[in-house]
Amino acid sequence: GEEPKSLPDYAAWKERNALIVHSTNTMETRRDAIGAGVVTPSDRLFVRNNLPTPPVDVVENADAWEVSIEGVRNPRSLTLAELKNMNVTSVTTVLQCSGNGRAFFPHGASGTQWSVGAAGCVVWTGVPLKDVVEELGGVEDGMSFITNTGGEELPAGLDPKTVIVERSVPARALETAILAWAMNDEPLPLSHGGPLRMVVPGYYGVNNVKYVKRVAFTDKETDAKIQASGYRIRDVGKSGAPEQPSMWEMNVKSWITTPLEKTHKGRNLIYGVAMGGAVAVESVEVSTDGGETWQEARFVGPDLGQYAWRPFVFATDLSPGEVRLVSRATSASGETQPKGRTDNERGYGHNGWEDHGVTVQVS
Ligand code: MSS
Repeated sequence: GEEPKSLPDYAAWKERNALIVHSTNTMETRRDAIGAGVVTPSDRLFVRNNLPTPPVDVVENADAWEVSIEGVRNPRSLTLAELKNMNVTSVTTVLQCSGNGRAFFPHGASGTQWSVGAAGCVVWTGVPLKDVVEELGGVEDGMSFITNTGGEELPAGLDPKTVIVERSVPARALETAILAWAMNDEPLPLSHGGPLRMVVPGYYGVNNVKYVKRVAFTDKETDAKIQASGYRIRDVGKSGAPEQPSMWEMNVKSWITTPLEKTHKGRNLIYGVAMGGAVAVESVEVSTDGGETWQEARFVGPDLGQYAWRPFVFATDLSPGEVRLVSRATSASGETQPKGRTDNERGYGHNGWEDHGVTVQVS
């Protein structure tokens, strides 16, 4: 067997038993550790880094962190202390990696082999980006994107464009984006982007740039590799290119979290989580026969808004033998999870219900 990997120093505070450690830069929440609460406890939340994190003193001196706001009428740098005096709001969002579910692609998509746990539901607190922009005179004319740059130190000897974490999202995201300094009611930890993170509700993880040091309204998307060819949906065997769809708005999705592998015969509560993506989730159905017949499940716990997920439960009687449990969510805009997957080179955006099911032994 393989040696269990230990947590890297910057994430040593995390709950080791709740996580599958793929590498120093990638850890996912175990399917049985997601829990039935709405909010994912911070110490169980997945981590995905493209580069080593900035040094820990940036969160020790959090209020001194500076972010440069560009592409507005009065561009300038603001400290976190200044941002904290502008306004404050909270938003709960699903934070999900574009590659969550990659492990289910049969072509062996390269990248971290995430199952379902490169996702969590997080309460963010910060200032609406809109308020910051208004303070600085509004967005300059003709800017179609918000381009956010991560504050990591770049490895020497490489072309910065090939490694920098810099992502552009459509300017419409200005309506909901926040610059967040707290997560689940605590100062934003370094591992999740402290001191300051761009949160773009309803968008895949990669667009939520950590330790954000520059927020620029731009007329074009950045030509950084992570934007131009990375995180693009294309056929298996094809290279990434700017004309392909970018991993922006998330899709409707759900998965079962309990039971897994084994359970007792008779009455069972089947648990899971369901999300709408960029819109609210409307309903979720469960099947105990691999998708032949479906029944509606019930949401559990408070509705924390359209960008949050909803834990669900379905009570049923199970007879001894093997059962295939699957779930299928429908969003407020009427999208239902498809049965199959859309094969694509890097294994992005998988929301097919069939692959996300679980086979359970009932005895
Ligand atoms: N940011 C930065 N700065 N860096 C990096 O690396 N990553 C991404 C985001 N942001 C990064 C950033 C990704 S990619 C993801 S998912 C996310 O983040 C995660 O988060 P956390 O907190 O969990 O770690 Mo895929 O789509």
